[in-house]
Amino acid sequence: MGAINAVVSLAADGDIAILSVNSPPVNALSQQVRAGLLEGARQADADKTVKAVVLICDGKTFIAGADITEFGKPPAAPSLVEVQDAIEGASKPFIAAIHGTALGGGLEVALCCHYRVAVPSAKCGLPEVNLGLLPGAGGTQRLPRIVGVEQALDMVTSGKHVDAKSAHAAGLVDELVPEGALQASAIAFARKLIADGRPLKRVRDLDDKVAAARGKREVFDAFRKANAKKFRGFLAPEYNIRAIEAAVDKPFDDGLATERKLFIELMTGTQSAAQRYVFFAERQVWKVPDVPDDTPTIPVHRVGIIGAGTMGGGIAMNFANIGVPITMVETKQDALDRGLGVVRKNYERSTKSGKLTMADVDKRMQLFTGSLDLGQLADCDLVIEAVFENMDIKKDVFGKLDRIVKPGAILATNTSALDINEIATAVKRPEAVIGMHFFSPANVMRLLEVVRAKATSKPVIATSMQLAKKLGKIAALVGVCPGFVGNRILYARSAQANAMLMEGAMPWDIDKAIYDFGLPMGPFAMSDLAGLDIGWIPEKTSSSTIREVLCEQDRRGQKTGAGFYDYDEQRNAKPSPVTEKIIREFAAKSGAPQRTISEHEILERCLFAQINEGAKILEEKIAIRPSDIDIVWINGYGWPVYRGGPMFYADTVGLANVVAKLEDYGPKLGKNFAISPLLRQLAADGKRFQDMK
Ligand code: T1G
Repeated sequence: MGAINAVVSLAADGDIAILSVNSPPVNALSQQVRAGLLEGARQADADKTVKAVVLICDGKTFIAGADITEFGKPPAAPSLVEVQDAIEGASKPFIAAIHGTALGGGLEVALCCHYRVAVPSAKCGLPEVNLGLLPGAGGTQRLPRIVGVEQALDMVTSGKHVDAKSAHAAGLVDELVPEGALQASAIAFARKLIADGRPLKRVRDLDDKVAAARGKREVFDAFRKANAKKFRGFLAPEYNIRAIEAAVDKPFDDGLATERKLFIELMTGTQSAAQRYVFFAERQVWKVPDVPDDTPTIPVHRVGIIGAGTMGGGIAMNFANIGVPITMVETKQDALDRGLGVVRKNYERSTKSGKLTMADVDKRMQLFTGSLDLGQLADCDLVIEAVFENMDIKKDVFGKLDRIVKPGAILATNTSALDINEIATAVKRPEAVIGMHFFSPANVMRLLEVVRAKATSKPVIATSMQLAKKLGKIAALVGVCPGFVGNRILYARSAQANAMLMEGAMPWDIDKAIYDFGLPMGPFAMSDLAGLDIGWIPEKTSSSTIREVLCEQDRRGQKTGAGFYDYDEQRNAKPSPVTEKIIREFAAKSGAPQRTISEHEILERCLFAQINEGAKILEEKIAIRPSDIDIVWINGYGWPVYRGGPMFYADTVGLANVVAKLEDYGPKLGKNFAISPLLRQLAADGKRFQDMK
């Protein structure tokens, strides 16, 4: 008994052995943990004085999976399967005592124990699909034997963390034990097992739940059909389904072999490499090199929102969702009433899906105070301005806020493109000014661009990033430039898309290429959704762009049933001969030679222009690291996570290839197009964006 190695120890409580893992931060199954568990299990099993073994973890959680940092490296012994076999094949009961999150390989180890107990706050899950993988240590074979095929399909393809109460109801956990008494309760459970002479329950031996689905193809066909849209482009969900099919159709060990084969295919593929990259990128993005974790933050107990429009309302809902009272200010009563009305409607819609009760809706609406008086914001800790995108209007608002709002408060703007350094010139405390660029719908979209202006103080930055986490957002800290990171890269793509319209491509050709690449929609369908008349002034229109001509013909997008596309009653889009005619006339007038542009060229020009703009953003230090740009585009613009983001994608294509292609396209890319020196240098050095320090 005692320490097995640096991270695993074995102790005894009478005839019950306690096998403990202590490997912060999440007790991942590193080589050390595997080696310690294997030796510990063998010792406990061989020790005649031991009647049962409790497997438990120190720290905040039970084993949260395989050690993802070891992926892609040569495998080091012992394997996880050796550990599992030592536990499952033991001559005495092993009881997994679960707290925190038993995930991936952690749950797979627990499924090799003969019994599982958990505290009510614990969660269980097999989230490998979020890493572009499947549970590769028997999870797809053991889970359906306990919870049944339908629930297993749902758990492995969604990656969701199931709470302990539901896990208990599903038979995944044998007993719920009191919070704070996990070890003692697990030992008591073990003693009762022995006293009752209960058998060693090996999950691998269970069959009735999988037998129930044997020969029923329809179970899997229906599941595939129901999730086709959600799984579009992803490999891992389908592979998970096939592994569960093997659990139903094959004897356990054959199913295990199928699982292994499917796992290795995914593990060696680009999709999983991309999704594992994103896993770490989502954790890196919060780290701001010159704003250390211990930077003091400003307590935010009351928030002011200026502007009750779509953005203002959505932003406010985020704060109400975490119980922070909001004062919403508008210039006119009807605009205020309309804004608050939309917020209530949005909440009421959530009662239909059961996400909220009417009591929840009322409770959140009680956090809202509407006013026409900016003076009501004097005592706010944070004020977010969401008024019309006009510099003069914004500076006027900030000037007034500067005179009204208490010292020490944060003055934030939701501008999506304007110069925040310029806005900050309207106040005497520019250190308090920061950009909080939410994405529409702000209560739904996960991304927040936190925009650091020249004078923004570190406590204001630290507070904004911390607040973003509390709001359940993923925030990237970016610098000030037109369009910041997300929109600036969008402009680079739009420039190529619009240019190709002049060369013979049609909106639906370009959208198809982008859609097939994996984005939810292409630039022209997106414009039709947002409305082609954003920023269009009828009095000043002059048929100078395709967009203007479309608006002049009342083709302002989905809302008018026509835009770049024609729309039927169900808003299904179809290519429009009217738009084609307008574009052909424009192209002819531009004198650009017309040609058929391949899907390949469309994609390369759009994506490589984005990559190039991303490199410029890094050169200008507008983004801290390449993976932040990827986080922005994945969470704000629908870039498919299984392609890792524009900068990761560039690395998979090869930067030298990107540069070579951009040089090939040359003048077609536009007279203002220039290849980023950083991109050229990395390509010349044979480096990747991921190699940038
Ligand atoms: N491996 C290595 N490092 C990990 C890790 C893991 N599995 N999980 C977390 N970390 C690091 C993370 O990078 C961060 O580091 C720190 O721990 C805290 O994480 C064979 C193949 C457990 C719910 O997918 O979902 O098992 O940034 O900030 O918000 O079938 O971490 O501080 O340096 O996220 O409290 C399956 C992944 C693996 C779970 C905790 N398991 N982790 O959330 O902390 S594949 C997973 C999480 C597998 C088998 C297969 C979350 C968490 P740093 P954090 P948190």
